[in-house]
Amino acid sequence: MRKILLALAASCVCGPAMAGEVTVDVRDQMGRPVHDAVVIVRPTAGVAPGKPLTVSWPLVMAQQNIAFQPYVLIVPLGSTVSFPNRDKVRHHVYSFSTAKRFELKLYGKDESRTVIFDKPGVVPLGCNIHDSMIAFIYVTDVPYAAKTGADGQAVVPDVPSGAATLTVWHPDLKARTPFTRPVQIAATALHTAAAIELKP
Ligand SMILES: [Cu+2]
Repeated sequence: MRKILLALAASCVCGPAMAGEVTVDVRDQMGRPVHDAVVIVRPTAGVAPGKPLTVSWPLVMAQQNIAFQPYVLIVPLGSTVSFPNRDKVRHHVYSFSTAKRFELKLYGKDESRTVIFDKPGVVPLGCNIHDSMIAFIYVTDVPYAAKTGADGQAVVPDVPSGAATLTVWHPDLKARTPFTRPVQIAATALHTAAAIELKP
């Protein structure tokens, strides 16, 4: 009996701010795990005022070994992102996106620049010098976001309970619009899956 009560106490997140952890397994049309997918859980009731838009990873898009690192970076709306150049060669970073149009003219090793991302959306990046350099910054206005790892899994902590919309976006998504599905968040953990179709 005591054990049951303890278990109940442990699983009860009491009070009005009930929240659950959402784990999403993202797979492609072949059933393979998809890494670098952006998973967003948007509460239908909106985001509580004062809830800070924060993420647990650095807001850094580096240039290293003639590539952007990371390939996909999720940043909260209003973020200042730094673009350090860790290569010996110079890079010229730009985006023609509607979410953020900018250009960081040629700069060299151990130099950095910053850009403020003030509109939600996807910001594809390129380098004027190296055509093979491609990366994506996903600017989110919802603080409940995570990126899938090599196992195709993303874990979004502390999502308020209630109705929500699950969104999954990936650079290679076949459809023009991201995958969305309604989900119900409870005070307990939700483990769900999302199948997306990628370009071959
Ligand atoms: Cu470059």
